[in-house]
Amino acid sequence: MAGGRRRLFFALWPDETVRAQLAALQERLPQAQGRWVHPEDLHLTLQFLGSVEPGRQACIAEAARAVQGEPFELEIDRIDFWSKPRIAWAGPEAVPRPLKRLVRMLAKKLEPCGFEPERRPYKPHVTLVRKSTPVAAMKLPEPILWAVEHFVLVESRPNGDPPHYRPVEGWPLGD
Ligand code: 2AM
Repeated sequence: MAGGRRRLFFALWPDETVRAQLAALQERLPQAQGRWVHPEDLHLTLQFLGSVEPGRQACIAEAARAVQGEPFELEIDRIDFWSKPRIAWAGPEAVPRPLKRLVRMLAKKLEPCGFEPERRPYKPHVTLVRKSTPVAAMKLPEPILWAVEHFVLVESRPNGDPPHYRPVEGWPLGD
C-alpha cells in the first residue's frame, strides 16, 4: 500500500448473494427515516483503524497475514436499533467462536502497529440505516446464512457519492 493517509477498517465483506439478502432487509424497514447505507457499502466491521499514515500501512497488512483464522458460518437473524449512535442494524443473536477469535487475534496482531485494542465488548453488526428513527427489534423469520471464508481491509472515502467503501486487500480464513 502506497500513498498518503487512508481511512481504514477490517471487515467481513459479503458476496453478491448475501449482499442482496442484506439489502433486502433494508426494505423491511420502510418505517425508518435516515441515511440508508448504499447496498454496495454493506459490511460487518471487525476492527476500525481510523486514519492511518503511510508508515503504518505495511504493518497492518503484515498483521492481517499473521492471523490464523478458520472459516465459519454467520447467521444473521435479527434486526435491532441502537439509540445512541442512532443506527438500525442486522446481526447474529449468537456470535460464533471463530468470529470472536478472529477479532481478538486481529487486535493482538495490530498492537505492535500502534493500535489499542477496543475496550468495549465486540458487537458484530451490519449497519443498515444511519441517523435512523427508532426501529422495533425483530427476529428474522428466515435468517441469512453467511459462509465467511475471508476478511478484508477496507478503505473508507466518506466524501462524495456512495459507495464509500472499497476493499483493498483480502486474506483467507483457513487454508
Ligand atoms: P458503524 O457501522 O457501527 O457506524 C466504517 O466507518 C465502519 O467502521 C463502520 O462499520 C463503522 O461502524 C465503523 N466505525 C466507524 N467509526 C468507528 C469507531 N470510532 N469505532 C469503531 N468502529 C467505527
